[in-house]
Amino acid sequence: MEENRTKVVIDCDPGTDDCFALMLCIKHLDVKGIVTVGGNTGLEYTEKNARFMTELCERTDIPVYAGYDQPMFGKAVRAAYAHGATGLGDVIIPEPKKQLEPVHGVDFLIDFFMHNDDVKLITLGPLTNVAQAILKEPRLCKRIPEILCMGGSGTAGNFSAAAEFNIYVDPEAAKIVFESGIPIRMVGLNLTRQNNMNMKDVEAMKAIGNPVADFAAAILTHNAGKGGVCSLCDACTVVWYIDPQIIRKSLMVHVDVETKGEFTRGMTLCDWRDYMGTDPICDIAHEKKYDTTFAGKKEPNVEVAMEFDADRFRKLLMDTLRSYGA
Ligand SMILES: [Ca+2]
Repeated sequence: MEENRTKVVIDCDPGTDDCFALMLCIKHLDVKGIVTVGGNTGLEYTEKNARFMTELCERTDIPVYAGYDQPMFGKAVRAAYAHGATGLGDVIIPEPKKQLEPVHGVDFLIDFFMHNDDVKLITLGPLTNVAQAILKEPRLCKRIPEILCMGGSGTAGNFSAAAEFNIYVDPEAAKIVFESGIPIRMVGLNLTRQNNMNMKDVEAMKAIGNPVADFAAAILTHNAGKGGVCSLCDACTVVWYIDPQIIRKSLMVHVDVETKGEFTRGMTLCDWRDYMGTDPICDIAHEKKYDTTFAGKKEPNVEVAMEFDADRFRKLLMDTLRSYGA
């Protein structure tokens, strides 16, 4: 492992797009551990899928932990419509030989970040584990140097008009994390919608001819085969640590997580007031237009990803899949 690779712990709910993110992270980052959470599907599948990914990528040395299955309050919401009941579309995987670590994911997060200074946290699912860890060990707020979060949206949601799935599943957890004071980079749907993988990409993956690329093609078929939008949200997120030029523009703004709204529960309410454009075609200007420093305005707490280089992303992904056969 090259010494200069960014060190990360990944909290995820695989999930097809989580699998793509894991393929990228395992190849390009120094992954210290994978924690799983209930989200796209139940924990019994997300933890199994994560263990499978370490075997597929031949990195069974990376420890995998199971965290919480259920959100802090309310009933779990799943995304079988997008990821299938097992989280991997129609793809059946063998039972992995790789075992779970005998420690709860939340206890791992606490112990790990209390004893390591230079490791960042990537979250690709509901923020339940991270919030529970912060509640159990509040000193984590000063110990986690940064969270790179796939969640929320600077514009419209997906699970509801206002809310993106990861935040919608556990808004209280997201609120705790977003208000923790830990620096946050947020990759929301406003960014990931700039990526759209399709059946041409599936064919290109099939042509590579190694087990990781074959698996990538198989799980991408589930989404791309329906002819819908296939953004691979989690993969779009992790590239910020792998090839930062893919995220061409980001803005520091204040983000609040809505937990109570009649229609907006789970919304990441971004304060764009300083950026409102004068061109009605352009909903949010990408340069500051105004300074609305009036009463009630809060300090920016989140770096929100704005512009995505889809061509550069596609090249990185394909090169990475190819490299697994080398
Ligand atoms: Ca995910």
